[in-house]
Amino acid sequence: MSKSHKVWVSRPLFPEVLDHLARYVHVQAETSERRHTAAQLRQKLAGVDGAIIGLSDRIDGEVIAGNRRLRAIANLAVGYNNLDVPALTAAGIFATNTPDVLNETTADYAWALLLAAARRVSSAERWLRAGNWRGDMRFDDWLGLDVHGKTLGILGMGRIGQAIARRAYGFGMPVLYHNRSRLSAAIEHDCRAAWVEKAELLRRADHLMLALPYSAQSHHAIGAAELALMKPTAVLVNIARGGIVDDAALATALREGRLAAAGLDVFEGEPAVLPGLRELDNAVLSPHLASASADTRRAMAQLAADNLLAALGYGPDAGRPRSWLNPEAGGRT
Ligand code: 8YV
Repeated sequence: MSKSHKVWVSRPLFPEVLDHLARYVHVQAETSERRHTAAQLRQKLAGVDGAIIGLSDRIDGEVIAGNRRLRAIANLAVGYNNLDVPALTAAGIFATNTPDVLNETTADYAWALLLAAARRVSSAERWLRAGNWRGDMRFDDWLGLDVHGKTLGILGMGRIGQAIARRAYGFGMPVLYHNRSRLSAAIEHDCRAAWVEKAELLRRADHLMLALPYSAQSHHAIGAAELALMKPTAVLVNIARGGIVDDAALATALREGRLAAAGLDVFEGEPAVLPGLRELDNAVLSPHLASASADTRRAMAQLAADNLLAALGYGPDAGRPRSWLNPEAGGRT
């Protein structure tokens, strides 16, 4: 097959996925992880038909202005707040994301953070590694919070929120959720979850997980006022997006004991993490890795590659990528 299309991959990707792409198109792949400025993105995208990009690559109207060649952008994430989809649609450029393949892995990790924060796993490990375990442990040392049997609150009940909810059954936890739109009775039944207003969710949840997408509407959905409604014995888990939580308000609540603990995988302004959060022992922090299992990151990369190829007219889904965010874009011919 003669290769007429050229694609850019903005970060190192699994070699087998690059090989798969290279069967159809010319691939120009970055070999090191780096943040690209708008000017670099403009320049990289100027000479290609499609690109696989990551969350730190912001593709907006300015980046694609005057680009007559680009036909498709495949995001390596389910969240796509780094894409200006209306601008891509107006330019007739396909936009795709990677839903579903990461639901279960991300839900697993949300539970890992809840358990680690409630049972003080990270601080106990830091203490042990520092050589502090010399004599007998006091019987009343390292007391944490129970998870089992408590009421779990979930804010944002999309596919990841539902996967989180289904796991609660094994912990004997009733589930309350809040979502802009209430789920069907069948899904509520499957997840054993009951819809409540947001304020009620904050008041009643013994532990709260955030699984909503980031948008102007969800910016600081959890700020000082919301934290004040939560139980002082609650653990807050954010595996969604930085910016959904007001990190400064959270750090204050954790420091002052108005919230027991937090498990955070995402931060406002990441990779920077507020020093006020970094210094707290009751915050378990990780570098945005909730979807990072070997199988799932491979599946996400493969889906992004398949989406891109389909958008460029290759494979069984030619012209109709599986996770197409803007079918109304129609695509450039
Ligand atoms: C990232 C995520 O894609 O899918 C999302 O929206 O936030 C993650 O799965 C991943 O961390 C790579 O940046």
